[in-house]
Amino acid sequence: MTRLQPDDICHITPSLADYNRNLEIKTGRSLLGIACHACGMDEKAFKNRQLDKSICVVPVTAGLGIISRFSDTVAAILTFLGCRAAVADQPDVAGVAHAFAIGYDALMMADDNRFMAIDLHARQVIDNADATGRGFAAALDLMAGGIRGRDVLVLGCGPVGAAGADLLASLGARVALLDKDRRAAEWVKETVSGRYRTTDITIEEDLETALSGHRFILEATPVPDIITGTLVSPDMRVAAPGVPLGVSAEAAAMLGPHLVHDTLEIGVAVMAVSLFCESIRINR
Ligand code: 2YC
Repeated sequence: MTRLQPDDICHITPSLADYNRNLEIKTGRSLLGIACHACGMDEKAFKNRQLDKSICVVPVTAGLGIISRFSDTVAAILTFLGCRAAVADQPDVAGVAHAFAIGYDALMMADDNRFMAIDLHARQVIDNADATGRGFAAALDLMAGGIRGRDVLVLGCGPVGAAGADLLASLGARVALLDKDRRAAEWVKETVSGRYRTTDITIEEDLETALSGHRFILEATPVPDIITGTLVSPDMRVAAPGVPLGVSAEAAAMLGPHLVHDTLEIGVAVMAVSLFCESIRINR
């Protein structure tokens, strides 16, 4: 998992409204709409319920410590979505205790290994890697105008790529997997094939061959610039949760509105909607 740097996130808060419009142009849906799509949640139902939950973002000093602006940026994304969110005034255990004492409905916190949302009522735990994979897969489905029956290439079979492959298969896509570690691809193929009883999951061996044969790409590797200009075709659609961006500047310029990438926004939005999904399911 790539550790974000302050430069990766310092632009996010002041750009949220612009980014939201950018997503609407690229996918037809807003940041909230993409997150609802990833969760199979009706956006109106979410909007009717979202204000009845409060989320506390707790900074964590463990390991390599606090990333400047990280907690503030997470809270800003949640607030932009219409949630009641705030950063705890103390980190670590004191911050968790504060959130419980004040009566927050949910926590969000990240150490060097995991970034989690915890629903303090439903005792539900949501992992950012899983949420991010689902969110970008949902964005790809929207960019494709419906991914059912289409061939999709998932680059990177770690937790993000695995979650994306799972959602894409659930939407009826024919998923090809590629990872430098073939065992990772095989594990995702076995898991997803078993869950959806599909034989449409395949494993690719070579990046250039795989890219030349696919229009729809989920780039979920931590490797920068693996998709270069020579590998991009005009009809490609790329959703790229990988950090750093796995698409070169030249390829990104060629893709233009057919590339979705960010370092926090979509993953945090899916975490927030997932928190509410559970409460709405419970309250049905
Ligand atoms: O500021 C803090 O509370 C730090 N403990 C946050 C550390 C986040 C480390 N993880 C990352 O940089 C990202 C995650 C947002 C998702 C993958 N890597």
